[in-house]
Formats: sequence, C-alpha cells, structure tokens
Amino acid sequence: MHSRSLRALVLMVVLVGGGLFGGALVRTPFFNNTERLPGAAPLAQNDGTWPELELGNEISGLERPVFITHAGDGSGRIFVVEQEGRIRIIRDGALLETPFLNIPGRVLCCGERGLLSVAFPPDYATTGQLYVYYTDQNNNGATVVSRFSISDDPDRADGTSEEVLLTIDQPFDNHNGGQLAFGPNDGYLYIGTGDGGSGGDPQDRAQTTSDLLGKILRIDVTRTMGELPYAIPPTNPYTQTAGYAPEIWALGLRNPWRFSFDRATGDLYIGDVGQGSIEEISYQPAASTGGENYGWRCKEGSNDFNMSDDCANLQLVDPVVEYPHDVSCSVTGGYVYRGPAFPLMQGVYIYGDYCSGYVWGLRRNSEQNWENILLLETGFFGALSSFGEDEAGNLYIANLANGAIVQVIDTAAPPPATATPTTTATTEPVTAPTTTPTATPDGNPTDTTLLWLPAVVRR
Ligand SMILES: [Ca+2]
Repeated sequence: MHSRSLRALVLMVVLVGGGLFGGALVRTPFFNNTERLPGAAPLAQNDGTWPELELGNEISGLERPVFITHAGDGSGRIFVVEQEGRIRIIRDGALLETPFLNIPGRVLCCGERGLLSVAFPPDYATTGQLYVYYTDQNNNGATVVSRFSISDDPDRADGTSEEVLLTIDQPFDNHNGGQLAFGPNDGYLYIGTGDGGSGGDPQDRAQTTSDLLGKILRIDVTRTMGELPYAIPPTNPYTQTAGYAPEIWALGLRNPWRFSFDRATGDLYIGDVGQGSIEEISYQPAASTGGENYGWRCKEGSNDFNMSDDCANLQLVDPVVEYPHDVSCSVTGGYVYRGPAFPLMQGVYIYGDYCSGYVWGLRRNSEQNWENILLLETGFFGALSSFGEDEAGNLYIANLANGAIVQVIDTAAPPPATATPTTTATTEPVTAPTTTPTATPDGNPTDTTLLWLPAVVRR
C-alpha cells in the first residue's frame, strides 16, 4: 500500500474512472468536519460502544468484483457480481468454478460500466427469477435492467431467459448508477440511476422530473401494465403529477452507486458519489412515502453547487453525513449490520470509500442524533468497490483490484460461545414500517390512473 506503483495505480484509476471515482486522492487523517460542512455529523471517539473492525476471512479468485449479495432462499450461498458480466457463487467458503450467470457478450465494461448488480426478489425460492443491472454492449452503453430465470441447476441461471424490463439511454459513459434492491417492506424493485455523466450534470438530468436519470426508481416486477413488462406501484409519489416519470421514487441523485435497506427496519441509506468536493450518505426512513429530492445538482452534499433554474424553490433533503475530498474521494454505500456474530456492530451502518479504503460507522444515539466514526483502514486503495451481506447478515467488502471479498469482523466482540446477538445497544427505529412485511407488493396497479406515461425505453 506504500509502494509508488500502487499509488500510481490508484491515481490512474481515479483519473480514468471519471465521476464515480472522480477527484484527487489525498490521504489525510479523518477529522471532525462539522466546522467546514454544515449538516455533517460529528466524528465520534470510540468510547467502547463501537466495534473494533478488522478484515477476516478472505475469498480470492474473482475478477473485478463489484457487488456481493445472497438469494434469500435458505441456501446460504453468496453471489458475487463480476464487472465484465459474470455472477459467481461462493458456497461453504469455496468459489464455484462455473459462473451462475455468464453474459460478458452483452455487457460493456469497464470504468464505471459493466454488470453492476443483481437482486433476488423475496419470492426467489419459488419463482427462480432474478434481476440484473448492466451496461449494454450493443446500445451505445445504455443501462439495462433485466430479468433472468434459473435453469434446472440451482447453481446456474438460464442465459437464454433474459427479459429486458427497462432500458435507459446514457448520454455519457460515467455515472451509471448500478444498484438494484428489493424493498424489505413492500417487495418492489428499487433502481438507482446516475445522472448520465460528464461533470456537473450538464443536462440537469437529476432535477428533470420526466427523466429517469439521477433518480431512485421503484417498480413492481410481479405485474405488467399495458405493454410495460412491469407495473407502476400505485403508491409511487408521482403517479398523479404531470411532468413526472411515474417510476420515480426519489430524485436529485448524482451517482447512487450503492444504496441499501436496513433489513430490520426498512430504512434506506444512499451513498451518493460527489462531484469534486463532497461525498455523502443520505437517509430515508422506512415510513417515507417517497418523493424526496436529495439535492443534486443544486447541491453537492449540503453545499450549494449550481443553484440555477428552480433550485431556490425546491424542498431539498441534505445528507446525514458527508466528508470532503481532502478525506477521500468516492463514497461506497454499505449496510446496517444485522448479522449473528457481533453485538457492537448491531444497528451500525457501515460504509466506506473507494479511493482510500476507509470504513466508517454511522448510527444514531439515544437522542436520535447521528454519530459517525472511522472504524477501519482496509488498504483497498482505489479498490473498495462494494459492501455486501450474506443471508445470515454477515458483512463483506469487495476488492476490485485483487479479486477478493473479505469478511468484516469485530475484534472487540465477546467470544462466540458467550455472544448474545439479541442483546444489543441498538435503539428502536424512529419510524416503524407502516406496511406489513410481505413478499407481495401492495395495491393493484390497474387502479392507478397515470398522468405521465411510463416507458420501457427513455431516449
Ligand atoms: Ca445530495
């Protein structure tokens, strides 16, 4: 990590990577940034209530891993997305030789492009259907969200089963978003799109309400709607608002490379990659009915960025934590830990930065104020591409550069034999989910009259 060649590699990745990985890499100690950035959470000192994170077991042999997840089917398998177009399975700690999905011929890689994530719906065990997000090799780098089905072999998806649900044209090669996740409380598919790229969102996509770029979208993949291969949830915020794409759940995002739901509460945490100055984590409570505007390009973090057009009249939601580019340069959103092993990690949102490899913890104290702390320096310089959970809730980090995924462990934890994971310092969520957790999305989309037509292809 101290070699000149690695630093040169990191710098090259940063420069070549563009927006997602954009900005200069300057390693400085993390500092309390509240003096510089209004709205930033104070940096906590470890008073013994925080975990002491270290890297645990490593599984190597992957090529450009960019995402880690599980199928929720009781199999215990870990699924790792390889950027060039493969999904690999790790079972019982061993990487299977044969890919689960193998579609590099359809995927344009790399930089910020490629096969970027996979999501397994709550009913995967019965439907055998999964969803992927990738850059189309044959369509000028458009973003594609597709459904695949399992083959007769549970360790192999059927590569011929692809059904394209959504195609979104990309005006530039960077800021392609890339996250898919099913809402734990509503069963809908959430899709994070970038602002389309270049720098400073020159086409103002993130604030353009008819545009799918720079948004988090929410669709119902269990139904169709007219000629659409998906349906618009009737409870989406803008189904009745002229000029808004009805798929929009939230807007004003620059490049939400990774977002996740707290599996226990349904709260949403969004790591939105900044332009040249500020990286941020935005937060949406589970009780939200959608429609939040997270500010870009009017704001970068909590700072004004480009307040032209209608910015002054918009209700913008500032991040709950942010850090400037003299700390690091490209946030990688993580997960609220709900795993079985480490009591002090319970309820802590653990996230990091692609450039520096730093890992932080974020939580609320008993007064519901946010606290943030630096927990680990992984040494994954220009390589901390993603976090991920297995089915039990164990937490992992992907290293894009060396092809490994590594478990995150707490060395302050009591021995496993005496650990009592249900006894934690976690506070109750501020807002409980208002919907009954279910595998079936709510409502009937045929009841909804849309004022603005959705479309499979936005060109
Ligand atoms: Ca923002």
